[in-house]
Amino acid sequence: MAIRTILHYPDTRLRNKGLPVEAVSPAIHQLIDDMAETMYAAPGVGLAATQIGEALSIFLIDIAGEDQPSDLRVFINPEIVKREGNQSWEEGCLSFPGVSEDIKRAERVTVRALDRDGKPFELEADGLLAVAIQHEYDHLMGVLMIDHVGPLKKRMMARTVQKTIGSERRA
Ligand code: GNR
Ligand code: NI
Repeated sequence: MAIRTILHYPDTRLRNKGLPVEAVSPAIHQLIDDMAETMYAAPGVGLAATQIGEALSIFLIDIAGEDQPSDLRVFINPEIVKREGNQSWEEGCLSFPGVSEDIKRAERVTVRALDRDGKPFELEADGLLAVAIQHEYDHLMGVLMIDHVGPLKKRMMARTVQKTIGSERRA
């Protein structure tokens, strides 16, 4: 396993789409293990393959709290097949260090995907899990948090990332 480098906005590779996984091979399992290690080290509640420069349709989510056992969910070739209602959630993104912003999403989603064993499943989610699924699904479409806000907040977010990365480098 290895911790991989998480790409930061405005890296153009974040705009690549995740291409369908043809077979859940040992190489895919290796990638999933690297993604999990990278996500937990960050730490983050989710990670999409495109965030580490792998243009494949895979994301992981673990919304378990610090005092709860880990609950890793693997989504391969996900499709959001139903969206209902509206909610706003203060989101962060590992590709936008230092940024948190209210983003409007559907309140409830139904997602179909393959699990780590390549087995199809369907999941209905609300709350943070629904938000995270929509956030990660966006990544696989090359869509980022910044695309959901107006021009003023766009500039603020871009500047916050630059400043945060800059101060991390100096530290
Ligand atoms: O760690 C993360 N936290 C988070 C909080 C609210 C809504 C979405 C997220 S996802 C983010 C990790 C990330 O960037 N995934 O792509
Ligand atoms: Ni993100």
